[in-house]
Amino acid sequence: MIKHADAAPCRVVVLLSGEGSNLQAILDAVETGQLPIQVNAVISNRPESKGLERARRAGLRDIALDHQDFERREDFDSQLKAIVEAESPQLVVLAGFLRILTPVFVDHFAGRLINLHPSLLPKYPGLHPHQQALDAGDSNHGCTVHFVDEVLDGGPRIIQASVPILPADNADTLATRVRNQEHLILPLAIRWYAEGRLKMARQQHRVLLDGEMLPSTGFCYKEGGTSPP
Ligand code: NHR
Ligand code: GAR
Repeated sequence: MIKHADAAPCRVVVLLSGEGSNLQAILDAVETGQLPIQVNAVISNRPESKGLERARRAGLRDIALDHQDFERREDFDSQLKAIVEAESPQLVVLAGFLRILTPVFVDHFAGRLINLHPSLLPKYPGLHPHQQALDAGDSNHGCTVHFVDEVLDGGPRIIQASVPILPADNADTLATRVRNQEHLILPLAIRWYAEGRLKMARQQHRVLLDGEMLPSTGFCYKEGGTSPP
């Protein structure tokens, strides 16, 4: 179902750990009227993250919850869950969030929690995917937005974008090329969700877009190709 333009904007909470360039891409899309959402809060597990500064500058609520203040992962996660839940979000977005989340958090937000991962999943889950793609001699690489479940980077995939790996690439040049695509596919996936068009079909481990089951890779995004739905 497509929501009408006058419907209340979708309430979104963004979790990050670092730079926040993906947060910026989301905020820019909101600013230019391409994304019918409101970002209610930005939360980082690293108090010094640049992403929190960006949130503050944009006039958003910024919250630091340092994982180092907690002895157990589950304690951090239940505190994080309480802080996020206080914002009554319809969608929670992991945009460069670097802490593995336990079921305490993930189960609570199942179906309304998405992550952006810099690889063509199921290849290279976890950390340092760019170096892994280079070491494997792959000819292409990319990024994926997926629903989060208890399997790290293993939840149902929503959308992927692919980039070439060039002979002179190192992990930094490759990461930059991938990041440009991240800035396109993350706002697009959020828009689909906000428009009520995206659902996680948990049983089938798949994603429905407009009621149609996407392939296991998710929607294949092509910049400059036919414009996505
Ligand atoms: N949690 C669950 N349950 N499922 C997923 O799919 C998740 C998740 C939490 C984060 C992002 C993920 C990525 O896209 C993400 C997906 C952190 C690590 C990690 O090893 C791995 C994958 C991702 C995020 N983190 C270390 C840890 O001990 C800390 C590393 C650091 O601080 O630099 O948590 O890649
Ligand atoms: C992005 O490249 C994102 O894919 C990656 O961190 C970067 C964050 O950039 N995420 C992970 O590696 C998750 N493990 P940003 O802070 O500028 O948005």
